[in-house]
Amino acid sequence: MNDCIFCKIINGEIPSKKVYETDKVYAFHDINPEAPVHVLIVPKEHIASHNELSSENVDVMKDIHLAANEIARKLGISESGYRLINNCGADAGQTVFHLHYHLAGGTAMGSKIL
Ligand code: IU
Repeated sequence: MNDCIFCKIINGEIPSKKVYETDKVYAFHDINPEAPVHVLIVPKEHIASHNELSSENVDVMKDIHLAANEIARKLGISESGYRLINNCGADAGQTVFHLHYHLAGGTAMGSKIL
């Protein structure tokens, strides 16, 4: 998608701190981290949000979840724990409309969802 910032990050038009890449998935450090480890995992295919997942494109979720496992291991938070978060839509605070999962950890975040 031409004007999507995450598409530009994926294709290298905008620089990012890459942590993981396959043919289906790209992951990079969040530019404004809210935890000691804060990585964004995105499908290379432009999917605007969780709402746009369908039987046609949902296979990429497997890759995203396996990427999360691999990145957590690589960054040393597999055992201590982490959150994998998707914000879908305005009320959830989604600001970039290219599906992404926040992998956040490296500190104790308590037991609450929010
Ligand atoms: P959200 O779930 O849509 O609210 O999260 C978007 C995230 O993308 C947010 O944490 C930003 O800091 C992050 N981000 C980024 O890492 N690089 C960018 O160029 C832009 C946003 I724009």
